[in-house]
Amino acid sequence: MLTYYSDDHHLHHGSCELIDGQLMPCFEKPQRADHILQRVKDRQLGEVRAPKDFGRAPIERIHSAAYLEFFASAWARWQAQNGTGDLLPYTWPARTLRAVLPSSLHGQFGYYSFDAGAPITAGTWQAAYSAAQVALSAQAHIAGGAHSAFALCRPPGHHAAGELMGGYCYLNNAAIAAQAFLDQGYARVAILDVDYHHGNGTQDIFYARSDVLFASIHGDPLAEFPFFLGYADELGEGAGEGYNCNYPLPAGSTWETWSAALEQACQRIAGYAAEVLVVSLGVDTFKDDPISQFKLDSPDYLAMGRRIAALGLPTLFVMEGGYAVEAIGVNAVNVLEGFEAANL
Ligand code: Q9C
Ligand code: ZN
Repeated sequence: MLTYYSDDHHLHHGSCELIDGQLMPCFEKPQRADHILQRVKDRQLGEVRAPKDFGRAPIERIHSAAYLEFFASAWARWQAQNGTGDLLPYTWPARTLRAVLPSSLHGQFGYYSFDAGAPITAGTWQAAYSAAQVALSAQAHIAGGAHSAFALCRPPGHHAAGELMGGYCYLNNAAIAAQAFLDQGYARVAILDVDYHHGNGTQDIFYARSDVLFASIHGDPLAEFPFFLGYADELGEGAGEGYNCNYPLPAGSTWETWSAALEQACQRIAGYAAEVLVVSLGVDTFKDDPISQFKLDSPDYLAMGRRIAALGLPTLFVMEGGYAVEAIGVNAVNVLEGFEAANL
């Protein structure tokens, strides 16, 4: 399997995030992608290619031009007002407030975000832009006839909606790739989100549409980030009704519980007659993940890849979360190796 990867992810390195009332070093850090790349090489998964540049147009199919302009120019504006440190939002248009777009930089950041988990640093735009190009390059490889590809994206994307960043995510790489398939003539795309956290951004983007089926297995949002989306009764709306399925699971879930949800999600995808599958590949379901509560073990990721392969679909793997950095390479590449072994 080919891997697409850009060194530009190193340009994004936030300094801290708020965890349990304490400022901690960011869990979403460059070493994550470095470990995965090293494992791809160690296991000789296949060639590693740099992305092509498809420009802003395919990103604008998912994110508004105004949102992208804010994101691309925020750091320069912050520097122009002598800002020091990462740019972080601190006020949001929550219930009873009004969703106006202020002129102030911090006001606009509140408008375009849903939490303080997505800091903007000097290189964040370039890193996120390149991650989207990594996803688009892997998408093009599959549209060109390949059965699979791995987009080693960082920063991740599945929490980002059309005009919202948050949860370490800025541009929704999986959604951008899914839309590219549709724009190139595919009629039905399935997105399977196996990250520990609900893919609220991806769900929101496709919620009223039937051309993308979104299925997500994740920590029950009653107890887990992102809290305000990801419940089992969210089935889609309008033309999208019936094309959204959430499988929230309790803390402590092991492979036995998790794989039963995977089975249901896969049967749903098979029934949809998808032409291509995009997997939002988070491995923060691992037992030693520092911010998550599931109990999957490294060999379970091989079985995950095998079950996904049994769908028999061209499959684009897009990297999302996973914060146990020592194990993240083994676990992510295990999914890809399990997928490939099943296809031999
Ligand atoms: N800053 C992904 O796995 N945790 N995002 C909130 C307070 C946010 C995870 C802690 C977790 C986001 C892509
Ligand atoms: Zn996650």
